[in-house]
Formats: sequence, structure tokens, C-alpha cells
Amino acid sequence: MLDLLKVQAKKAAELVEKSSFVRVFTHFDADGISAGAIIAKSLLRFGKPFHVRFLKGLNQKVEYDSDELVILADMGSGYPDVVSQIDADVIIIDHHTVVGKIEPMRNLAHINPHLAGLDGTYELSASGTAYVFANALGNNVDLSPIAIVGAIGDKQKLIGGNAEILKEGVVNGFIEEKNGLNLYSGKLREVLMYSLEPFLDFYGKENELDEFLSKIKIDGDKEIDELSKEETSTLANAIVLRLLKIGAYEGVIDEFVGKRLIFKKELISNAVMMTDVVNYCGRAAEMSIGLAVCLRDKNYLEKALEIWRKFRIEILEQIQQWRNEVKEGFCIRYLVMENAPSTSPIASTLSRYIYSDKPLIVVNVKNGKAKVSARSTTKIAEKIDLAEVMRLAAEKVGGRGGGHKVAAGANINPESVEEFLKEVDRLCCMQS
Ligand SMILES: [Mn+2]
Repeated sequence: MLDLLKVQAKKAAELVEKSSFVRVFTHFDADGISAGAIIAKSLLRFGKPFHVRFLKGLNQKVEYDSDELVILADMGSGYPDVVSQIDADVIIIDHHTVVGKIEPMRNLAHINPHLAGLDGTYELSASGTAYVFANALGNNVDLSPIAIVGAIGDKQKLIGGNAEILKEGVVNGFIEEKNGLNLYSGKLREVLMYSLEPFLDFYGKENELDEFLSKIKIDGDKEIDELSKEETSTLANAIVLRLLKIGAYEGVIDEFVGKRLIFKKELISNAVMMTDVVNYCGRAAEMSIGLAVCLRDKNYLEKALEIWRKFRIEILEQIQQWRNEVKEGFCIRYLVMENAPSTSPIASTLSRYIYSDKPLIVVNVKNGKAKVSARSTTKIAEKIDLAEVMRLAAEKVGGRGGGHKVAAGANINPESVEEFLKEVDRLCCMQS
């Protein structure tokens, strides 16, 4: 299946070979950081000098010299105008919806599952696409766990291209699949209290948590990885009930029960935990620490874990603060926040666990700008394409938007928030 991407990956490898210096630009989320790590490692092994920079998107400036090779990872496919203006050889390693036509000034290799007839929404992320690129450059099969980090980070499924990468990782001994629950590692009480994937709504609700633990008769001080088979199954059932009670989307239940991935050679062996650590490093603007963890640099592990612990508490606090401010539209729900530290994790959690039956649009007005995160579920995405909705509604108010069917975003003027939300609601009603 991934063979379909190999023609472009090979073309990209040729561009690397003839270049003298590579400028890598990647996104600052878990998928972008892990894609950046895979690209960096493969260039390092290939013996090519390079530099990695993290961008929030292509509305930020791409700086390069024209004799250098520019690699855009987890971005590029949706910005044909920007890419067409880059006066250097370009490689795009992306999985976002392809928009328009790129008229490259020099050579271009465009690796994107959508262009090869593959699914880039659920079945291959930027890190997975980067993995295909890396393996066109040399043998980089040991980077398969890092490719999975991006897929989990982008809430993809381990099917299609992702399943193929997972299998390569398992066969070669870099990943182990175990039965069990996809929760963080640690003491049961703490894991349940601070869990964001799944979000269990125990934060600040000590009494409910005590009651939950006494009902299932498991000591909260037990290490979750050391629970017996019976205890694990009791816990799983209780968590499923909890999720249903708080209104979670059914899809999250399949995600956390059944299979658990163990990374054999990474600094953090629990796959979901590794993903969140990398993700939060990005959210805390400490991308290079996340990158270092993906590159197995032990010196940064403690720092990364510290960022992760601090940041998840911040998100849980934000959820408490904003969850009751969510407003009801016709075909959407929306939340307008001011000066929140981050938008996307709050949007993801609220839309998957508390308000899961309609698209949720979260706007954060900060520093004179309005950043929008739109989220829905696979079920809603059968009808509503949020990438399209964000693009059209943002264009209407002079902003820019795009992304994926289930997770999209936009940047607009704070003055147009109301008009934008109306248009989003209208477009969602039209599609549903
Ligand atoms: Mn991505």
C-alpha cells in the first residue's frame, strides 16, 4: 500500500542527494514534531547537513537560501500559493487535503497520501509519510514507533498505511502489541485523575474518584501496568460506563480498550504517554525538547515529563473553567475564549468527551488575533467536512482555514468572530 507513495519518495530522495543543505520546516504538534524527528534522523544518517524549524503554519515566513532544499512537513499541501513562491527545490511531506495546483519555481516532490489514492485523514499522518520518505533515503525501519506517535497524536486509526508501519515495527522488534488498556502508566489513582485520553472527568472531583475506586475494589496506589487480568477487565468496564455517563463519543471506547502499544527502544515505552509528552512539549512551545525525546536523547526526558505534568493540569483547569461557557448553535456548538493558553487540546477534549454529538468550534481571542479550532467525530464527518467549512467560512471573513474533516482550524480577525460562527453554522447545516 505504502508503495504507492514511493515514486514521489524516491524523487524526494534524489533532491536530497543533490542538495548541499536542507531546511526542514515542520508543524509544532505531535505529528509535526515526530515527522521532524524522522526527517532529521534520516538526513543525519544520510550525512546531509540540515536545520529544523517549527512553524504554526505557512502563514509564518519560510526562510531559506535559493541553493538550499526546503522540506515542508505536516504542511504545504493546502497552501499552493505559498509553495509556488518558494524559489528553491521543495519537498512536501504532508497528509492534509490537497488544495489547488502548485506551480513550482524549481523542482518539487510532493509526498501526500491523498495524491496516491490513500487515506490521509485516518490512515497515514505526516510522520507516517515522513517514514516512507526516510526509508527511500536509507534503512530507517527503527523509526516506525515515531511514525506511530504522529498517527496517535493526530487521532488517526491504526489501519491502512498506519497498520503497515505498525506491522514493520512489530516484525522488526521495535514495537510490541499487548492486550490491555490504552491509559498512561503510573499509579491508578493518578492516571485516572489526570487522564486526558480518555478524559474521565475526575480532575477536581476527588470524591467521585474515591467512590469509583471503592466500587471496583482496586487500590488506587497500585501501578496500572501491574494490575491482574481480572482487575484490568473490571477497570475497563467501569471506565466504559464512566465515559458513557459523561457523554463521550463511542469511538473513544474502541480506542482505549483492547490493544496497547509498547515501544521497545524509545525513552517512553507507553505509546499514548509518549505521544502526549511530545504533543505537550509542542503546546508549551518547547518543540525541541519533544524532538529530542523522539531522537532518544536521555538528557531531555525529565524536562519533557515535567512539561507534560504541568501542561495537562493546565488543560484540565481550562476545561473546568470553560466547559459551561459552550453555546448552542443550530448545527454546531461553539465556545469563545479570551487569552486561553491553548485552543486545540481544549477543543479536542470537549468535543470528544463532553459535547460529542455536534461539531464544536472553539475560538480563542488572543494578542489581537482569533484562532479557531473546529472538532467533530468520525461519525459526524460522514456528512460534514470541517476542513471545507473552515476554509469557506474563513475566506468569507478574509481569513484562512483548512485542515482535516474531523479536526480543522482557521485564523480570522477578532472583529469577524460572530459573522464567522454564523457562516460555520450555516455551512454545517447545509452539509448535514
Ligand atoms: Mn498532521
